Amino acid sequence: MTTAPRIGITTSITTDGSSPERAFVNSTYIRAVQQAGGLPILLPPQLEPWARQALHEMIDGLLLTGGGDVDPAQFHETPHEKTSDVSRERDGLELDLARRAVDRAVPLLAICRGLQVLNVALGGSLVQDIPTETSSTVDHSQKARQKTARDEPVHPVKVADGTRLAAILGGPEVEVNSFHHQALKRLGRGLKPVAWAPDDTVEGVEMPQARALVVGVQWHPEELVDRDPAARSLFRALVEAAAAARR
Ligand SMILES: [Mn+2]
Repeated sequence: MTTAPRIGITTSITTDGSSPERAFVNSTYIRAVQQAGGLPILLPPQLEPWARQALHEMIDGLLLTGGGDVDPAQFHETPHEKTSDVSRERDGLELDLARRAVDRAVPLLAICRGLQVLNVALGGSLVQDIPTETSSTVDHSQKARQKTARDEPVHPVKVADGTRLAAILGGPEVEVNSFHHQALKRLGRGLKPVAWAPDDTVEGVEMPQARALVVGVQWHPEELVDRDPAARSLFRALVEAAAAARR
């Protein structure tokens, strides 16, 4: 049997009423975890509580992936007209897994929606639509520009000196891709913002008081691993922390 650290990867669920209902996740997450030496274990929203618990106890690290918007009811707001692709099942799974990971010192990497889930799980709130709720002129939604590849950086991110994220990324600035129309607003308990886009949108958080690695980024490093050593470092940091924390 392999000794590779077991990395739980959360998946999406269809929300458009299409039949049959499916669980799915972009292949790039699964490849990036394996490239870093982790054994991927997919965690779909269809898991029943007993199975969710059993798999949580089995994993050495957790990757919260990108996807649709978190239900604003989770942070006591009504939905903005641009809020979409909401799944109560997925929110339920991921909010629970994020809290359990923090409570039980399971190393955690949160990407895009995952960062937003982590923030809401810890009592934070979200900007529900950057273009209509802020005066930002930064392009955070490159999929709107159809000729831009998913691995093409579209804005810089400044990373605070002396932080865990800066150590992982290997420098004070990275060029990132961007596929989000929401952003962190009020920060969740214990989360420290450590990276920002030029419009001051939070692009990275960590948790200095956590007993294990807790890092969240608003961009999509899983799309960048073939061209960007900093993106590979994020997955390696998760897998190494998972190996060290193995129960
Ligand atoms: Mn962005």
